[in-house]
Amino acid sequence: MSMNEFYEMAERVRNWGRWGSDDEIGTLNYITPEIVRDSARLVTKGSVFQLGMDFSPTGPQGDLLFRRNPMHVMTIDGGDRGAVSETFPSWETNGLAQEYGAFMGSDLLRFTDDMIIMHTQSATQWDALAHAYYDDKLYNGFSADTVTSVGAYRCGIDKVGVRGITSRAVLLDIVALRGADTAVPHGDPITAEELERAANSQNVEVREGDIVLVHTGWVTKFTRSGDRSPSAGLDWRAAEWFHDRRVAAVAADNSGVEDVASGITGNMLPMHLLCLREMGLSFGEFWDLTALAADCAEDGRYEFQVVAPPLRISGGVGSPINPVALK
Ligand code: UVW
Repeated sequence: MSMNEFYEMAERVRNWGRWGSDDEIGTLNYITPEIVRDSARLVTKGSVFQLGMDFSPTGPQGDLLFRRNPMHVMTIDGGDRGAVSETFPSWETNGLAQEYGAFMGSDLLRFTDDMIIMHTQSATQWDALAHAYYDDKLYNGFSADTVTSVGAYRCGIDKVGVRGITSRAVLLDIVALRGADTAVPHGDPITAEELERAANSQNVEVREGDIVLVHTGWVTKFTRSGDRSPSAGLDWRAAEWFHDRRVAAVAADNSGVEDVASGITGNMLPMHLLCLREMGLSFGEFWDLTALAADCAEDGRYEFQVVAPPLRISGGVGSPINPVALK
């Protein structure tokens, strides 16, 4: 597999300038008010599917040094009353825990508070367009220097926020297509031809402005057994299939949408580069599609509305989310 094939596709799918030289949201521009309105009309049963995983210390992250599972810390809890006033009463008066003492004194109010220390991409997430780049250029030709230690000045997740994100969505069930048990085994990347076959066999059309959800079964496997080994992801060349259909965003139930083995030496995640940098198409990762896929198989309807707003993290290059699908 040569790098030339990658560069040739990069030329074909590049959307730079398509929505103006200042554009920072890329293919989300395909989502028009009409598409949002029509997607709401797909909600007929009143069924709601939560597509977010738990944000937990036992989440999907493995050994990566730059990305860990979240740490959850209580800053005031039910035990503090006892600790401050009974176990260590001097703290209340010597100043060490005066604030806690004031809160936990004779007032009727008791309360709890907490914080999380987490990577924005530790579990269910959106990648911002500023998340992946090469040759010092982001989507739309913005300099990679615009992403600094204080955040992404260009193409950050805060820019994505203006679109909702909500649209019509379709689920392409590769687990069902391949007849896999829980997850599609690793070693055989999911091709554009299979996406097409899944859509045809499910009798659903992928349209302009869609959010495409690809069911590989990874999250189901992980949730059931704790197994973090990869399942099959998308073949990087499927980027052009999304480009040709003018898809707004792609999300999958695995760590990176595309397969962890790209087959191109020296180009680890080519689909990230083609989609985020060339097309301006965001990836959703670690979406839990278990219950939604089961429901689609049951009622035979693979189109629905998805509502998946990112947090407004100024300059963030990703955002944790808890998307919902509505049928
Ligand atoms: C990288 O790990 C670079 O990207 P992602 O988490 O989007 O797969």
